[in-house]
Amino acid sequence: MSSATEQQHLAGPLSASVANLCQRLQPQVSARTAAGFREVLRRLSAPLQVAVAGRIKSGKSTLVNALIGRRIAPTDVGECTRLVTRFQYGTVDRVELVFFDGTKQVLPFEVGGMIPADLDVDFDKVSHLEAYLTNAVLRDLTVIDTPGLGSLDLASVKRTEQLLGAAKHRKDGEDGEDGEEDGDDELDETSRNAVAGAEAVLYVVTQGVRADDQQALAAFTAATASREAGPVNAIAVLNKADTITPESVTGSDGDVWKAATLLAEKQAATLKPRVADVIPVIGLIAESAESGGFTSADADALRSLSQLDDAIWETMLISADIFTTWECDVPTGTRVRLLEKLDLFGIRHAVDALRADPDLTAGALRRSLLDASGLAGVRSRLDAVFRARADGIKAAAALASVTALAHASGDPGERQRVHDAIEVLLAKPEAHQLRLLEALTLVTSGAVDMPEDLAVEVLRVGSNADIGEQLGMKGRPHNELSAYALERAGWWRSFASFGATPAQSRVAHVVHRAYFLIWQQLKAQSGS
Ligand SMILES: Nc1nc2c(ncn2[C@@H]2O[C@H](COP(=O)(O)OP(=O)(O)OP(=O)(O)O)[C@@H](O)[C@H]2O)c(=O)[nH]1
Ligand SMILES: [Mg+2]
Repeated sequence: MSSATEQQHLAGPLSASVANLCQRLQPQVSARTAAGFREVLRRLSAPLQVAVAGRIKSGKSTLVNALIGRRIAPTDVGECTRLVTRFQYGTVDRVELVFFDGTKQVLPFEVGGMIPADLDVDFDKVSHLEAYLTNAVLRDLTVIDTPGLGSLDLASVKRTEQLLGAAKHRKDGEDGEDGEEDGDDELDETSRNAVAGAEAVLYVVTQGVRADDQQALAAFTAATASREAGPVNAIAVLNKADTITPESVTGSDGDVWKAATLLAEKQAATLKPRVADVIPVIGLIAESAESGGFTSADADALRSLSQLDDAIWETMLISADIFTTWECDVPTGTRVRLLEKLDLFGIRHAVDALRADPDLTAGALRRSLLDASGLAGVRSRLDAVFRARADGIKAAAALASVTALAHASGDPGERQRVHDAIEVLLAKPEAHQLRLLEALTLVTSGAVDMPEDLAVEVLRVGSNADIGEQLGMKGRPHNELSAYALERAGWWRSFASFGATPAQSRVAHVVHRAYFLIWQQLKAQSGS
């Protein structure tokens, strides 16, 4: 029922062309491959699947709540934090527990609308949770909350891998009403792995990105099945920015947010080219401000605190312990609650705001906290990287699945037919973006070795939607853009012919064509 509205919804022309390819090929391939193609088609018409991944307790669920604008995912402790939860759009709010054998059980929400933290069932039999919510954000993004990577809890890591590497149970969860889904199209393991996996990744890191976080990201990539994560479909956030000690970051001038920004830049260099960006955020404050967690009672308590003597106030802010135990008019319980919702940094921010303007309403205070959380920055990157590119990301993921399915079939004739059809598709100018995404992934994953400056150029051309940004010349006059595009087209063509390895040459041809198409587009614009 829940998926009726999104059933035939494709993200754009690229997805449509891949869907078309699947449909046309279906009668020409084995029943098994055809079943895989049906699954690819089904995924193509569903919203972009974004997995939120990262180390244990990095604040993934808190951030998911902030993004959805509702405190629904259990945070901190409890069994359910060890489960994958898929948040998707539905017409009625509903949470289902999905077992490994495919059976499901509807879970009641807790008072306050959360998913219960603990379950009254045999945990070992549980595959994952499906949450259907009438939430606008989920109309074009399905958000997958995952248990922490790098945790010692091997069972949850295995669960995550199984789920993201296998679509079996999810399929039931999404369109159980689809009658033709039964029997012969039950996918075997190989096909399932070829199709499954999240299409995009939001990677949550905290201050201490360790050297092996690169590795954690790579491990996650492996779990997203046949797909490589790269700057096209992966972004990172530096969460818990409020807990950074600015003194530990040179150049921060004692400012937490400045320190966070500097650290995020440093981490971007470490995680490059796996992710597009590292954006600092304070998930906890974002969650409280965005999900109704921050109440007018909290605002009143903060107002009382803002009237405390300056010296006392500074002393209280030294640590959470002192803050809660210091003798003052605001009850201890209230202070504990404030800490849980805002932590010391948020509390200080709110009190500063109230001191600057004692007439600040609870609503205005909430907005000020939201601003301080940096959530808007994450939202706009999500829009720019995921939402705007959903068509390309989904189409590229689908093509990778189609290729993997053909490979898994073991029939050379079938493999050739699929291969030929893909080549025909990619040769069309309107599908060139897919070829470019593929080339970009080859370069950023290191599969094709490129000199640093050329790799940067491929990244720029391949991962931007705007022509000015693609050329690295945003805001420049039209004729300059046009001349530059033509010059680079020529350069990449000669690089393709001379002075390149065969693998580099293939990439160079694609980049040449990209510049040429940009030039054509610019010419058409100036002509009209
Ligand atoms: N100070 C601070 N605490 C945060 C922030 N984000 C999350 N937390 C706290 O960190 C703890 C863990 O948060 P979760 O959202 O459960 O983290 P998680 O990554 O989902 O944890 P697992 O699913 O168990 O791996 C909770 O106590 C949160 O309140 C933040 O931005 N600042
Ligand atoms: Mg969690």
